Amino acid sequence: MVATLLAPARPSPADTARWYDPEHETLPREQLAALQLLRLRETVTRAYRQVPVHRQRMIAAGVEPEDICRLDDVARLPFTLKADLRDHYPFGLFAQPVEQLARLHASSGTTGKPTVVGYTHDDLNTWAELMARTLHCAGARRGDIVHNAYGYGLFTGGLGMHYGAERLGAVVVPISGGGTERQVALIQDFRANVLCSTPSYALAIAEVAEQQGIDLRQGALRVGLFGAEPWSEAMRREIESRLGLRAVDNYGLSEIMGPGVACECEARGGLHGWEDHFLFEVIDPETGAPLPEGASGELVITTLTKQALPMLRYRTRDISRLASAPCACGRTHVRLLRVTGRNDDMMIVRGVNVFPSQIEAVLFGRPHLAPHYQIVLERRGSLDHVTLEVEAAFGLTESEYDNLARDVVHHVKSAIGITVEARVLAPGAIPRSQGKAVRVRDLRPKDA
Ligand code: DLL
Repeated sequence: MVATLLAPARPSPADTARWYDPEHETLPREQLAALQLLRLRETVTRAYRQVPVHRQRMIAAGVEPEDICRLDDVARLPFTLKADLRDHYPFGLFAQPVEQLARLHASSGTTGKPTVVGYTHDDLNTWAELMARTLHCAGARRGDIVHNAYGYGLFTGGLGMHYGAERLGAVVVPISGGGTERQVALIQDFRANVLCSTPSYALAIAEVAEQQGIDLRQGALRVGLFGAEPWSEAMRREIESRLGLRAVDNYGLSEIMGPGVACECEARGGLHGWEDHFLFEVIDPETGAPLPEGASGELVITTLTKQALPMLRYRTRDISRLASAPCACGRTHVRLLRVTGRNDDMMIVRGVNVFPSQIEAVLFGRPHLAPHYQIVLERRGSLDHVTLEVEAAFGLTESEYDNLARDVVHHVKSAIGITVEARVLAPGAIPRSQGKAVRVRDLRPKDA
């Protein structure tokens, strides 16, 4: 009884407003569409006048800015690919001279040049607003202590969250990634309410806390904003139960802005994509044809307000679905159903299409396994061979590993229909991420 009375109460949010920016977040859909059309026309005109690459492409496709009369006309515009940013490295797609910008970010690709993105002061202001909206949508409030473990630097995660949290009126702890023991100590000592990190790093934090005998569930954490990599519902349950917070999915990409493009609300029926600033489409990745609402395909995004780097029909390679039916939270913006993975990450195992997140969903929560895994792809003869490396939980003897591995093979086969090899490894054998986890080690020959 005494212990219950003395248990530290979770601080109730200082701010009980349902929305951060009600005027825009609850705009009726017809008005939202009218605003989008206005902004689309401005963006297309800006790109046409100020970015030679876009102008040449539009001329080649036989479309002029004046031809954009309805939102559907967006489908007449050519796509922009990640390769275009690389081919016009570093500033070739910018609509403003670089000396007029306020910031550059970049993401390192696995091969070749990084992709560089730029922001004017206005762009940074919009980004901070959208990030504040995103944090509020996830359940963060003014006065909260936000422990921001996204990497600071060229990656958009750290600074994107940082300025959004400040704009919201929260108190930011700009810890960045790494130094996990210190992260645990500061979360506890500062009584952080909100954790921002990749989902895989959140689990690494939980693990280190447990090893140190610290129960973060007894602390002040209330909400976690997790994104920047695909994660499953099983991983959400794992994080929530080990950190004692509500784990919220949020999506974004540097080519479009960074974090702050879409976020889950309390209804958890998908991630609201901020349609006053972005136009979302889903296309068939093979043919490029637009797909009807509700169909699963590649997400394509056009920016509606970006000044420095307007993006026309950017092919994200991410697989999602759109839903525009009313949401219980009152926000009118379209929902992106959880991004299950990237087109590039899809494996075809004997004709079956598989995403790493499907494998994760099978592994997580299984007894005696720890939630750390990697998928190794090899070429054996003419066939792809998949080995799952997954860690055993603490306290098992190695003689039990073989049985566990057989169990994994069986469950993957019955849930996904593919045959894999499984190797159960000792606790700690899989490298921990401080940012985006590496889930797939592709050892297949490069020309495959
Ligand atoms: O990851 C921006 C970000 C930072 C988003 C922090 C959310 C939180 P990039 O490094 O350019 O930007 O990587 C973008 O990461 O195309 C997706 O493939 C993946 N991704 C981002 N968020 C999610 C998510 C940042 N919630 C790429 N679920 C995107 C699944 C995600 N994949």
